Amino acid sequence: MNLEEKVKKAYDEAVARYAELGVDAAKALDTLQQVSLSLHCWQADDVSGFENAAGPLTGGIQATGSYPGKARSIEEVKADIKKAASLIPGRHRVSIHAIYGDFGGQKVDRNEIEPKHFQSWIDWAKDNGLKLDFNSTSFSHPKSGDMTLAHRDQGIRDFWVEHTIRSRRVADEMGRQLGSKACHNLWVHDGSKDITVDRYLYRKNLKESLDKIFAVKLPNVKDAVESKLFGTGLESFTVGSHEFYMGYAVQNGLMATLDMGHFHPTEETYDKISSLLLYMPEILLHVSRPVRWDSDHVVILNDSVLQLAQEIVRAGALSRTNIGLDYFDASINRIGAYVVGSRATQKALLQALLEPLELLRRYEAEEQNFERLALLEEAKALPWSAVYDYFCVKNGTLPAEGYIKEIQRYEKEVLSNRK
Ligand code: RNT
Ligand code: ZN
Repeated sequence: MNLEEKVKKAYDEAVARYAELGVDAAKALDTLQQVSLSLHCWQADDVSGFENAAGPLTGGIQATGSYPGKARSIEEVKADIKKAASLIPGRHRVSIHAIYGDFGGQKVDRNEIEPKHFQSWIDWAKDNGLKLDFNSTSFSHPKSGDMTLAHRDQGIRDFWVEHTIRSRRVADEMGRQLGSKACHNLWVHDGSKDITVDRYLYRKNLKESLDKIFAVKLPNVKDAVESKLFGTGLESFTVGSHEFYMGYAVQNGLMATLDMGHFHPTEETYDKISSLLLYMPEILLHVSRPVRWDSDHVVILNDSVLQLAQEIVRAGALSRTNIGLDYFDASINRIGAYVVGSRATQKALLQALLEPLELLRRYEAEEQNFERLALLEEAKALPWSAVYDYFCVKNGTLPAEGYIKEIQRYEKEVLSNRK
């Protein structure tokens, strides 16, 4: 039996086993096929970007490690993402930060970016059957000390308001040309290292800046605002806290972005979904893996990711949830990081889609709580991985650990030449 036949045989057995629990595994796969992940361009180069005279990464975020092979140009980022995408079953999106514009060696300041600087990304996406999302970039810039949109100085605030309005226009153009609304994510690091006595003032400033930024509705954009608990060097105060953006998003019909690293370490992101979706049209996720802090480790199939996926599926919220990845590990092969994190997210979604939900719900409704707990336990060991392997084969990608060799080959042939 060749590999494909083996995978098919295991899949057929899995389908039969799931059917015993009233689960249609083929239908679960059809649903998974419709779910696009948004691959974050910044894993390819440790959030450096390609501005002329780019400085160090600031804004309280950090990419640690110095594994060789980091992408040094837009072309290399594109090649790396294409390679990664070929090892991730399904059709996906790519999320671009404003510092990844194609500036042709010119100095284009943040308040000067235009859709034309991202046209080559749009063309590339078109050629490769990808859709795009966008992010304004307020970190790593001489005008972004501890504050940007919330700064005391009107001039600094105006600069970042202009940048963010322009970023939304870029997103709109991406959405228009690619025929799929682009998510625009707004995250600013604004905060302070130590005790702050004027919190109200900074939050009022941020709110006023946002009002200017969102004054114009753009037809091809889905706007999201991302909160955070703290940043490195900005530990005592974050202007854009969860309450701040939740209020703003609800009041203005925007999406909240839930980054899994942006809450207290024992606070689980999944439990926020059913509350937020009662008050806002859609949400954006930043799937990540915080290890002791907002460390942005590569996503793995852990309880947090599984619970997140289960909650989305149980709430019937797949069509209202935009799933972006957000991590940047510079200590391992960066293409491998994309593939591991993306596949882990898909595996979580698939497990959630294969859950014997009808039976679980019946137990719950009838207060059969032992039965509910037991079935949840048993469901963990159901043959979902056979279904995922089949999903890979069906999509023309390598099942199971087969991609390791492929990434090793890419490292040898392509990455090792980047000195
Ligand atoms: C930072 C936020 C933000 C960034 C990216 C690069 O804590 O998570 O989403 O990671 O915009
Ligand atoms: Zn994030």
